[in-house]
Amino acid sequence: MTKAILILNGPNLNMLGAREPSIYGNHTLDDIEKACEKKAKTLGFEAVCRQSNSESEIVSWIQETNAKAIVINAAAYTHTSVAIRDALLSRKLPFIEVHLSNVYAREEFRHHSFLSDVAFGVVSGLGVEGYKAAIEVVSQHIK
Ligand code: DHK
Repeated sequence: MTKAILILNGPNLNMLGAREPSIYGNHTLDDIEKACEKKAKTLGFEAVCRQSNSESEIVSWIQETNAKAIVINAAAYTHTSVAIRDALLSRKLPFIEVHLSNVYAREEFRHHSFLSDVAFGVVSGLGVEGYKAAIEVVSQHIK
């Protein structure tokens, strides 16, 4: 059976394409998910993609996943969610935190992450390429 990597996207990322394109680019969520599926496939993995505006739904997906690793853009929940941090810690799965924008070049409240210190790695500011890089690195780790 093909090993899965769970690709999680948080609140407002369903609005990509229309949402602040000067910051988040012109790609839609569908474009990103398709790029992730393609990248994972070339590496012999399956990308299972999920997006939610609900913190509780994201926590449940982390709790229930059969994936071997997680790539997560928790979006605004990155900066607020102890619940998502705790869910990730409870599963002990390697995860990479991704941001489309360079959060360190933005408002100060985006500089703090509840996930970074327990992540396998962090990618910020590389747009869609950041998801692809995260999949590549984490797939090598779980091979
Ligand atoms: C996406 C968001 O929605 C913001 O709340 C984060 C992140 C940054 C991103 O760059 O992908 O602060």
